[in-house]
Amino acid sequence: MTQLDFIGDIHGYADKLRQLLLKMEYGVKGKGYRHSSRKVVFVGDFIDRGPHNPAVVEIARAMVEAGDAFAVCGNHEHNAIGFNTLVKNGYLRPHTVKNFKQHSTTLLQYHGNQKGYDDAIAWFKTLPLFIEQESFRAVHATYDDRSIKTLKRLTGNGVLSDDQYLELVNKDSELYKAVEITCKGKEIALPEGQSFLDKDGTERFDIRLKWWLDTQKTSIKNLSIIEDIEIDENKFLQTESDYYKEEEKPIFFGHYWLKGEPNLYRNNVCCLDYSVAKDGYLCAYRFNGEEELSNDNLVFI
Ligand SMILES: [Mn+2]
Repeated sequence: MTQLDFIGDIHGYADKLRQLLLKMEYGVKGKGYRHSSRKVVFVGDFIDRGPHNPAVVEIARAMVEAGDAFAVCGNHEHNAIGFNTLVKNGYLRPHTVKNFKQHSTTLLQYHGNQKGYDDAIAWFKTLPLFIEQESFRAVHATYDDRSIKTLKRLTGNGVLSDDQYLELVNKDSELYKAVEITCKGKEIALPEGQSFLDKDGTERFDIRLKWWLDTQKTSIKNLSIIEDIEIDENKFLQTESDYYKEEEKPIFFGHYWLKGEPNLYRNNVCCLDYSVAKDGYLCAYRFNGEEELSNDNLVFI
């Protein structure tokens, strides 16, 4: 089996990406990088926020096209596609101030290079929402069995067709829900009448779920990815939700803006987003096919 290096959210930090690849003994090859015996799996979010978005896309794309890497689509790539997809009443991702701001560094850095931007969007559309192999799985945000089954049934390999992007205007559709959960994360409603205030003081009625924990056995406070919420330690959800079991194959993902030193959630649950765009780390996991992951295989800069 090929040995794989999973790389977390990059968000336009091309220098960090180059440093990380060199640290893992990849060498420059054309516009990308190559290792004699290993390949990269990018878990998505190449763009937005950082200083060198086009360079990150160029490196990742060159590696994927040369067969030196695989990649899944992150929510930022998915949003960029929507930003450029015309539907009946405007764009699939509306051109609001908030959405412009989220995508603004990427737009500005492609200024004067419309073709490069269009090519990047076209490349994002070739990326699958999940990768599943015998020894591992990879998604951007959540591996939810029901959503992945839906994506497999509707798309086969997890790549949406042009028609399927147009179908995403229907927010009640099975496809829309499966895409949202997979690349933006699984949220779950708090019991009726309950809420908490987030750091910005906004009242929240849902939590971002640690989807690898048993909701029946874990308190709401411990199920929330954002850990400093004001909610009773002893409250449990009444609704049942499937979760990623301890005995399943290793799952790699990004998305969650984790803080501090990279650390596995569990020996089959590996989040690689350590907030490089907020003075954190760009993080990789060097995978050799082991069933139980180890913190010793995390590399970050
Ligand atoms: Mn991200």
